[in-house]
Amino acid sequence: MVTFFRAPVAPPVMLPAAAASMTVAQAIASQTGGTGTVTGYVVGEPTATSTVRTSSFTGDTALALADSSTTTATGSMLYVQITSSYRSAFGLLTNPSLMRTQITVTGTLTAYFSHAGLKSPSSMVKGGTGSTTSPTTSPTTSPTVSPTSSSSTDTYYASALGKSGDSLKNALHSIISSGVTKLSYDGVWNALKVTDQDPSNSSNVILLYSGISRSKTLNGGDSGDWNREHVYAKSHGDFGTTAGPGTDLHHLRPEDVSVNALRDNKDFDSGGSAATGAPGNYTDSDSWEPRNAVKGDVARMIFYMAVRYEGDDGFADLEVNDSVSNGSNPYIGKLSKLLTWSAQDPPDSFEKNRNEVIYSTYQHNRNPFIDHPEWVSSIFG
Ligand SMILES: [Ca+2]
Ligand SMILES: [Ca+2]
Repeated sequence: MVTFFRAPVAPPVMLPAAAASMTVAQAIASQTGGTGTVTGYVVGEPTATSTVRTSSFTGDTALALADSSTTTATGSMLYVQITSSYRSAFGLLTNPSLMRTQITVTGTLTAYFSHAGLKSPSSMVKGGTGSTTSPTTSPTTSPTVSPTSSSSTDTYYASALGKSGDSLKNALHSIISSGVTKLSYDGVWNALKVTDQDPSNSSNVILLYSGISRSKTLNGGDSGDWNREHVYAKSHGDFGTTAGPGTDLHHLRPEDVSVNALRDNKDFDSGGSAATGAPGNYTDSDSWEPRNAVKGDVARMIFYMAVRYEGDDGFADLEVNDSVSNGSNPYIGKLSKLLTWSAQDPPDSFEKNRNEVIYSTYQHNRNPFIDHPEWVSSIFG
């Protein structure tokens, strides 16, 4: 015979008004991808891994927190992503008086700007909220600002949501062509050192096709250097390197000088012989097959270019087709392969991070196919 014991009914427990906050130092030590609540002082606006502005703010998309209001060492800071619904209340461009004040943020403890960070906030509140707060105390802090949508990019894509096909493509073209900052070709060097930084070695960048981690300082044109690979070959539409498609970070990647020369302006397709200096890549007389880990990245870069450039800005209307003999025409192939590759290699953290950095720091536009991979088949399938 089995006897069941019923646990005694517990008395009602008074839960604290908010979860205990961690310090910035604790948050820096807890970059696990879990959710955390952090209280700290606003000490500036991060614009790159080791650059935090303390005045003349440039935007409302990021802030830096520290345990002391006078901290200047970026290593003691937590970089906080400010998603659209919080920008009017917490962005430093709009609210410079937030400097040196205390705020409390809840979100995902994970790298931002390739630096200890907190992303996708679910709560941002002015002031501290310690575990000692009594439930009976009237709140004295400002009310919590709640996100207005389930995804942090829903506001950015608002006019595209719910659309498909050409209508979706047109809406996305407008969105990703609005408010864009165009880089100079020279400015691309330093940007790539941030967007393509090796997550495990901040002195290096990862080369797209070869996958090699190489010193940021080896940018140049000599053997053993890395240079600026145009994934959408710049001869296809002859857009060159003036500010525009030729300097668009969304398809520019660091690559070894000789591997870049070997890829040349070939269209993308499967097959060929092993590419020298780039294990896992294959090439023949008219095509290039990237290694598996970046097949989807390549496809999404091409799809971005086809939507971003529609012939309305002095450059050719770039498009994707199913050919591998496009020459200097403003087309690149091979569409059927790119569709397969984008499905088999979905967006990863490196790709998502560089999209975020390009958006928040450099161009202020996004690659929709990294945020919404399902839009690939809606437009190109
Ligand atoms: Ca990938
Ligand atoms: Ca186009």
